[in-house]
Amino acid sequence: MTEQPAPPETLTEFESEFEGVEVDAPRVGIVMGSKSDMPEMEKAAQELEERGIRYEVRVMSAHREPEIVSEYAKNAHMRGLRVIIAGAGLSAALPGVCAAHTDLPVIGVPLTSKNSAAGGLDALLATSQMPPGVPVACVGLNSARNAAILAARILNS
Ligand code: RP5
Repeated sequence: MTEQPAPPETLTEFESEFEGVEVDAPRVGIVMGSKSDMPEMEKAAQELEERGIRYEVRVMSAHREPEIVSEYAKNAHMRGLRVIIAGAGLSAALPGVCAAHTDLPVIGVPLTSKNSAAGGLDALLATSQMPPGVPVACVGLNSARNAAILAARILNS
């Protein structure tokens, strides 16, 4: 059987999905729970910069600003983002809350902070132990650069 061309409605769906997305829109959203996370998370930005991948950086806390986080995650795909990198410390809810509100791949970066329990084990478990159906790809503690490399691989796959 010869392969049929895609039906017109598929093309229309494709076009409508990308309608309104600016050609230079960021592809990766880097978010973090606090400004205090910036020294580690800017390593992800630097890696994407060196690879020529467009990104944006936002500070938003899943606990302190839950509405902002949910709106960001809900709109991310429509805005042209293709991967979210989310870093947080302590009871690190940000990656999971992002994953709960988007179908984009979310890469979580557990971070140490001054009040970490067991050197960051709190954030590592909070980021990695997601319930079935809501995945977060968890990189190692303070491994923002690895998150960026993984994001680049997802974009190239
Ligand atoms: C988390 O609490 C943040 O991601 C940060 O790692 C940690 C401490 O936040 P600050 O008290 O420095 O704002 O939500």
